[in-house]
Amino acid sequence: MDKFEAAFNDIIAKDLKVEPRDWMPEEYRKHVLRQVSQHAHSEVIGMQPEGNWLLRAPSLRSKQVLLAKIQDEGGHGLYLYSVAETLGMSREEMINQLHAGKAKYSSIFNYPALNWADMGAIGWLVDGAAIVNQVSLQKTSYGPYSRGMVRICKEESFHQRQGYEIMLHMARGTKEQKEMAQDALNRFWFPSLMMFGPHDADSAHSSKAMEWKIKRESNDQLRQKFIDKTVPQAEFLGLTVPDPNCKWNETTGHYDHSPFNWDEFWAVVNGDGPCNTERLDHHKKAHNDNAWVRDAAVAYAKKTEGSLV
Ligand code: FAQ
Repeated sequence: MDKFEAAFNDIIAKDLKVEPRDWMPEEYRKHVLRQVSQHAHSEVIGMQPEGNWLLRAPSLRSKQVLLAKIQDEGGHGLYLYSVAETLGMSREEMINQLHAGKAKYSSIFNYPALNWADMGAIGWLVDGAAIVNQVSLQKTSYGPYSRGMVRICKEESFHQRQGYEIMLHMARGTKEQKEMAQDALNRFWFPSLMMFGPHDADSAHSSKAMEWKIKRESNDQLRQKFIDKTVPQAEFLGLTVPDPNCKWNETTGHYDHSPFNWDEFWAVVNGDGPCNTERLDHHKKAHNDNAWVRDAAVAYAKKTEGSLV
C-alpha cells in the first residue's frame, strides 16, 4: 500500500471527508459518480410528473407551493451535477448518458401522476422516502455530496409537508376526495418502498458502498425506517396502506410487510415501466428546444470573461 492509499484509508477510518483534491481509488471515484449520477437525474426527471399538474392546481396557493417545490428539485439536480463535475464528469456528458439510456434515475418517476391526489402522495411518500435516504447520505464520505445533502434535506422536509398537507385536506374532504387519497396511496405505496433499491442480499454495490462509507445504512434498513415512520402517518390520515401484512411486530419492533414485486421493479429500472419512454422523450425535447438558452449563457460568459459582473 502506498502513502496515498494509506491517507485515503485513514480518512475513511476516521470518518473524515474525501475532498475533490484528495487522492482516491479510481473505483471509489466511479462508485460515487455512479450514485450521484443516478441521484441527479432522479431530481430532474422527478420534476416531470409534478410539472404536469402545475396548470391544473386547484388554487393559487397550491400552485405557488408546487411551483416552488419543482424549482427546488431543479436546484437539487444542479447541486448534484456540480458534485459530479468535481469527480471529473461534465454535465454535458451526464446528459448524453441519460439520453443514451446508459444512466439511471429513480424507478418511481416512471409511474404516472393521474390526478391531484397524486401530488399529495408524491410529496408525502416519494419525498418522504427521499428524506430518509438523504438524511443518511448527509454522512456520506465524499465531502461535496455530503454537504449538498444537508441543504437538500432542509428543502425536502418542506416538500414532504406540502404532500402531507394535500393528503390531509383530501382525506378530511368529501367522500370522493378521501377515495382519491386512498387510491393514490394504493398506487404509490409499493413503488415508493422500491425506491430504496433491491434487498441487501441482491444489492450489487452495497458492500463496497458501506466499506467506503458512501452509504451509511443499507437499502433494507432505510426502507424499514421509512415504513415505520409512514404507517402511523397513514393511520392519522384515516387511510390504509395497501398491504394486509403490514402490521406492527412486537418481537422485531418494526412493521412487517409483504414481499415486493421485484420483477416489476427491474422492468421499470431497465426501461420498461409505464412512463419510461415518455419521461426520456420529454427530457430530450426540452433539452433540444432550449439549446439556445445554453448557447446564449455560454456566449455571455465568454463576452464578460475577465470583467467583474
Ligand atoms: N431506481 O446495488 P444497488 C428525490 C439500481 S428522488 C432506479 O442497491 P446502490 C427528490 C442502482 O442504481 C430520489 N435504479 O445500488 C424528488 C444500480 O444500478 P447500476 C433520488 C435503482 O447504488 C422527490 C442497481 O439498481 N434519490 O430525491 C433503484 O448501492 C419527488 C443495483 O442496486 C436517490 O436517487 C431505483 N429505485 O443503491 C424529486 C438516492 N434502486 O448503477 C421529485 C441516491 C437501485 O448498477 C419529486 N441513490 N437501482 O446500473 C441511492 O441512494 C442508491 O443509488 C440507491 C441504490 C439506494 C438508489
